[in-house]
Amino acid sequence: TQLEQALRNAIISDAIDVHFQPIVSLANNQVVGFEALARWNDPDLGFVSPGVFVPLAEERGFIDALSEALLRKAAEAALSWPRELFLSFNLSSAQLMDPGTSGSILSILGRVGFDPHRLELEITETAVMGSADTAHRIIADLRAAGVRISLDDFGTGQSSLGRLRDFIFDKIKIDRAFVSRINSDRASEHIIKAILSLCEGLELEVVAEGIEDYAEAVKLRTLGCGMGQGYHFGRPADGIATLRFLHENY
Ligand code: G
Ligand code: G
Ligand code: MN
Ligand code: NA
Repeated sequence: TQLEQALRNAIISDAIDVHFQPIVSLANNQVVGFEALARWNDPDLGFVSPGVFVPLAEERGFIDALSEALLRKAAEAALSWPRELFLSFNLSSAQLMDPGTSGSILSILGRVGFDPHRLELEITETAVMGSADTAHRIIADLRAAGVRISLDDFGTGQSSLGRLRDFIFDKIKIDRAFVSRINSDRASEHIIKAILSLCEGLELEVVAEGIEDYAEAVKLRTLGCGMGQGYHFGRPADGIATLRFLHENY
């Protein structure tokens, strides 16, 4: 298809960019890290969402090439940040079925000179279920090297609670479906309280995603949520704007 061909060309010509969205400590609003988000603005097709081209890349076998280029760019950018903030990077389910993934990630970090302790990888529960043994081995290898693992979109998957028994995660990202309703829907507030209590017991860090206004930030801080992310703190921005943001915020 036209889209597939354009994606292939974009990967070959290194035209897919990486943007960064701040993650803050809710206690003091300080930036603690950034999530890297792939951005593709094609001259002919215009802006194509990663929600579209990431699954296409997985399906067509381009995901390794794409993800390697993005991780390299993201880690290089993070090396220019004025503080040693963490970098959070999304892994797709196909990558957790490929035993070569851990070696490839660690070798990119080595080449770029990026400390694995500063990297977090976001994965979804569906991805871990895909090929459980391979996924567990990849995660164990990465964690042994110091990389931290976040469970993305928490609360929307199939067997959320059971997954936590494996102790393969360092952090939980509460899906914005709950966060966006925290001040309007009592059920969402109770669910978030339950997630926070669960994470405290299991010694997991927590990020609330999709915080869009001050009232949501205050509510989550009051409930004891450690970190937040969302348009209220900053939209995803390119590397230059991210550097400017960091210099303006210290
Ligand atoms: O930023 P946005 O809402 O457009 O992202 C849409 C989806 O694409 C999200 O689920 C996000 O996790 C995913 N995504 C963004 N960048 C990457 C990436 O570099 N790799 C993978 N695997 N997924 C990404
Ligand atoms: O699946 P994942 O959680 O990785 O997706 C992250 C996506 O959520 C990013 O593509 C980003 O553009 C989007 N996003 C980040 N903050 C907000 C927000 O406050 N509101 C909304 N609606 N989307 C957000
Ligand atoms: Mn994510
Ligand atoms: Na998410």
